[in-house]
Amino acid sequence: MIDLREYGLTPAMAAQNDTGEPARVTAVLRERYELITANGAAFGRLKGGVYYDVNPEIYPTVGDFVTLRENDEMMVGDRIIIRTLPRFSLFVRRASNDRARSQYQKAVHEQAVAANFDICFIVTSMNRDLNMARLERYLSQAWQSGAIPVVVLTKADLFDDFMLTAETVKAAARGVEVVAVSAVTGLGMDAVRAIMKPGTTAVLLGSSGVGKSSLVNALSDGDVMRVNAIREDDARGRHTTTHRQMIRLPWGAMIIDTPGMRELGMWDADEGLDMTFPDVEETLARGCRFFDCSHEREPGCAIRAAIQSGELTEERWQSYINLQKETKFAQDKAAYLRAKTKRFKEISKASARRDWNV
Ligand SMILES: Nc1nc2c(ncn2[C@@H]2O[C@H](COP(=O)(O)OP(=O)(O)OP(=O)(O)O)[C@@H](O)[C@H]2O)c(=O)[nH]1
Ligand SMILES: [Mg+2]
Repeated sequence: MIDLREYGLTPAMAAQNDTGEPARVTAVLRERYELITANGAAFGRLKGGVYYDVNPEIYPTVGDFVTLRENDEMMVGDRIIIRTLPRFSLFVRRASNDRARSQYQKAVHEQAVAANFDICFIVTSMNRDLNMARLERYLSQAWQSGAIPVVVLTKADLFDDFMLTAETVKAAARGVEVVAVSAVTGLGMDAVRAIMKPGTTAVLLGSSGVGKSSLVNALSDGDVMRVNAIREDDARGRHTTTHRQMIRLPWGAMIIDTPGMRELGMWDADEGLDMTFPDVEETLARGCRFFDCSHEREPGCAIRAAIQSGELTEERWQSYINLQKETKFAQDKAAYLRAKTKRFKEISKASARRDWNV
């Protein structure tokens, strides 16, 4: 028997599972779901009447906890998934065109990238893939997902000045941990391991070819993901990983590898914004003379003053504006942080005590 706590199931999630047997989705195939159940790996299919109904269940994605119908056909063949349990974090790619919107259910299904991860690794190489404005967007999206973002700078063995790059990124990504790694020399692997506590889940996000799968392999006992050579000179990747896959690492943390995306669609990055730009938020909070200040040329403008004194750079202000344009910027940050603290407390309690059953 497998203890699903080792796959991240917490007492609170188990309590949601009123009927049936819990399982976790490790990969989504075309119509089938690869699962880990108390009895080991299995395949599952969605129960028709529940998932395609007027008021359908949310389609599972990688990392989702689901409920299986009990005793179906003595477990011969595919298991039947009857419910998707509530998620504590989710990465969704925004519906980018009208076609996707008109096929709403399909869009919802396809754009839920991963669910129930505690850490979001934003992976970027230090070559031409490194782009500060984009990194800020990724960070904002990561906060929005409900997870804690961490920036991973890959291929440190190829860059003599990786320490300097890491410092620059740290300065831009305030309050976010930044680690430089090399899958070749093993540099930074201990730092990554320390971030990924047993029972927690991390998702890897980043462009194709930055080394996400290589990182998974370096953290695993053997090669679990396929890796292909890329041309470093033009930083072009080859889209080696073709589907999202959750893997359990030797010390009991889970990692979700994803296929690289050239540029992530702009996700719903509302509340993530002020977590990524605490300096801008602080300046704004000081207040301008005019309450409707456009921060352009009005006298007594806090933003302009901060830029003039060098406290804030024009560039950073512009990134903030650009991101704000793309988002609605609202929502309840306090609630977000409360939920986060609760989740971490729960995980540590669950691993300290083993007096509950799933
Ligand atoms: N020198 C060096 N090369 C690396 C490192 N990590 C990955 N690579 C190389 O980078 C290339 C791409 O690595 P992958 O791990 O396949 O990249 P990926 O992010 O998984 O790419 P997709 O699956 O397409 O999204 C391969 O040639 C790797 O050998 C590293 O730390 N150092
Ligand atoms: Mg890959």
